[in-house]
Amino acid sequence: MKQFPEGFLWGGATAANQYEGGWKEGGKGVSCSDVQLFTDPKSMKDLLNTHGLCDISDEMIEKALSTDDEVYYPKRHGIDFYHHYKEDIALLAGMGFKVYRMSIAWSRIFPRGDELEPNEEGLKFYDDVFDECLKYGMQPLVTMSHYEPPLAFCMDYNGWYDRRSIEFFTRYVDVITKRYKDKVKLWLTFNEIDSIIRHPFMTGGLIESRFKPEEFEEVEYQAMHHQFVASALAVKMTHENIPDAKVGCMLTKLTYYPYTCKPEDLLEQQQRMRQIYCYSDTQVHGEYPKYLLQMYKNKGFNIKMTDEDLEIMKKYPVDFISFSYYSSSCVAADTKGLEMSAGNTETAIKNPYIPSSDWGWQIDPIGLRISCVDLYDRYRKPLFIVENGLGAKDTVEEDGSINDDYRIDYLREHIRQMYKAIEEDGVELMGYTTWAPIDLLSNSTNQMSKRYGFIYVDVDDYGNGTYKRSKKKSYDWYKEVIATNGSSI
Ligand code: BGP
Repeated sequence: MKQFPEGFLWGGATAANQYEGGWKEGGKGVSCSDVQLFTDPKSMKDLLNTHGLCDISDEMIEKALSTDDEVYYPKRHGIDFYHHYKEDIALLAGMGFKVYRMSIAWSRIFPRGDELEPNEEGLKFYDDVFDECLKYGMQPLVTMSHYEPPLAFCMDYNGWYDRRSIEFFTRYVDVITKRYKDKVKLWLTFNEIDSIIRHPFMTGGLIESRFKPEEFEEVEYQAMHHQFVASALAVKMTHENIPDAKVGCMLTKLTYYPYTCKPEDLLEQQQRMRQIYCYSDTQVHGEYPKYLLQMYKNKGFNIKMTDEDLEIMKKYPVDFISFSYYSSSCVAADTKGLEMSAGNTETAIKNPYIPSSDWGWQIDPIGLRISCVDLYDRYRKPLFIVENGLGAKDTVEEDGSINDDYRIDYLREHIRQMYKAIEEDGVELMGYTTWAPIDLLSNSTNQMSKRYGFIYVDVDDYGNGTYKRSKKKSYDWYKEVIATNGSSI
């Protein structure tokens, strides 16, 4: 393979809520991710049942917060990047990373979300982290919000449902973009902004039990509207505070295939793709697509939006489009009798032509090329793949080595397709950051055993272990990919 374009940004991606740890340190407030297990009735029902904690109530959250039963808070440990950041950044830089995607924990800067003054200790922590990255010539790419609204903001204001969320969030954005103006030039506003629908609590700070069940979907879209406005204002502020910065949106990109060539299946696929594109359409074109407004109308939603909101959204679209891509899925108008497979967003029909990961996510490198082409043709703006990787169980051999050839295979094939998207299809791609270069907690399972890294971290699903870091086989492989700007593949 020939080299990637000059200046292509190779690197890796992480998020504070899954790796930082230090949740009680440095003045940090508790975030929704810190208590996720006690407030997500769907995924944690079994666990809660075991402990007779089935009904999620405010008292329950308080109880969860006042106990020190750390077993149920694996996210709070992360991989303790908070205390290991120098070592971790040195390891990442050792692979020759050009860029390092990470997030700032909002609750480290504004512990409750609604304060007027930021927490200096939190700001200082990220100053140190960015300095460390820059020392190695590794440029930070920073997500402003990755699954962790402050818990108090959720409890006292109903999170993003409350319009004041826009004010609180933009205050935070103003503070961080002013503070880090010389250190961070690449920003993303909301990680997977679409995820508020899938994870209303973790992403939107919405507690389902506080709303009428029949109204909850409308509540989610109202909260999403506030995020869209806040995102547009974040673009505005970032440009004002850092004139040479670029700001992107971030969406969960799936490739959907119609299960058969029945027109009904193709129609289903088209509808499903619209559910993905409605978010990027809004953030890139700066206005709600007609089909989304039609959906609101058909469902009888009354999403409150002012003329000024719409003006702001129109005036401040994003500069580039970033996305995560892990797998593809099949869809059909009628799924009866079809074999289903787990996915990163939902259960979908199993595609007989492609393999699946240990967690049932279907592995489809060509789907990445298709995604790149679709997005580029639709928007004609630069793309950035900010998450792609294989969650797998790793085995540590007696001599300490970890031979993760499966991970190398996955990444190699995806990188090949990415190259074709650039070279053959003319897609403008700024860079590629794998999820995640160092093992961290899986978001969907809260387990450490679903590992993505080139660097192994000795921690189990309950936060026990030495937290020692060691290089896997894929470490040197990726290092070579970067050193040769992709031509080693
Ligand atoms: C994306 C999230 C990440 C990350 C990734 C892998 O949707 O942005 O935070 O977790 O998925 O998913 P998981 O951790 O569930 O394997």
